[in-house]
Amino acid sequence: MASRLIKELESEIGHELVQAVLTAEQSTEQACLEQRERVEAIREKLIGHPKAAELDSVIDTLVERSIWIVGGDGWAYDIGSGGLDHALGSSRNINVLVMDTEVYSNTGGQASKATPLAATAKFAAGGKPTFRKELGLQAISYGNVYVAQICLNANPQQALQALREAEAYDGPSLILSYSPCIAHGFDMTQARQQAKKAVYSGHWPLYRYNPMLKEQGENPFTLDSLRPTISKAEFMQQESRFNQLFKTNPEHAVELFDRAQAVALKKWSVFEEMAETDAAWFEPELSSVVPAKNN
Ligand SMILES: Cc1ncc(C[n+]2csc(CCOP(=O)(O)OP(=O)(O)O)c2C)c(N)n1
Repeated sequence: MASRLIKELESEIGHELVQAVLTAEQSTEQACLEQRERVEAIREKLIGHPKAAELDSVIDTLVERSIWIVGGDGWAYDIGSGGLDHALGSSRNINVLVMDTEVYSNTGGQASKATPLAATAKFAAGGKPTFRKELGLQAISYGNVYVAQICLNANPQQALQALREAEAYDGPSLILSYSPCIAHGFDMTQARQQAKKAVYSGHWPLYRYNPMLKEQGENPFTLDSLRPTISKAEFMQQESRFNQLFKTNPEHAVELFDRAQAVALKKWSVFEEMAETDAAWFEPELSSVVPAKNN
């Protein structure tokens, strides 16, 4: 609609500006800014024109829009899981930011599928006996979804880079952001230090999976945090969601803590392997996955 009107009004707007506004490539912030300026220039040229109001109501559709869907882990991992999966599988240019507190916070601390093994929460009073869902790996399995796990408190540069790459990627993006929360049961003035421990212990590895890199023959998966330098217990002991089990059932607490440690290391080695593997592993040649015909 906007394009048709602009072409009709070419003699008033000018050929060059019409061409520029209709063919603008808008993959960066700067390019979008320049497109907005073109739109404003057209508005000014048409002041007083009888078709100005009509064009005014639609011309903003020529500026690339940035769409961000923001939600919690309860929404992303559980109650909105089907819808989120549908959106990520759509190949549309949308961005999803999950503020992952690993628990339903708003409704009073119920366990979600993001709640980690051993954490206590409503519906998991005896310590969650199952692992948290790796939503990032699920999304990576689509191949064309930009995925990042970030922690603003532990590594703001990596977080910013991921947000920028997600915004620039012309397809679905999912960012999982570690979000310290009062439901974790520790003094919130320590949130920064505690979030760093989540990363340093391997509880929350930082990574980015950028499908664009595959086009350049590069491995799309980058691990941005270092191999765990502290134990999982060192992180978990500071938070009552984990340590209260020691009061009610110490033997079980020890058992769950040990498993949590083993799982963290196992997951780390999976991420490490993905980061070090050959780029072709993510984009295999068809001939290597289609079985040869029997002669
Ligand atoms: C389909 C549906 N089921 C249940 C609810 C009730 N509800 C409102 S907020 C909430 C918890 C959401 O948790 P999360 O997404 O982790 O956000 P947080 O509270 O941590 O910010 C629930 C279950 C709802 N709004 N919609």
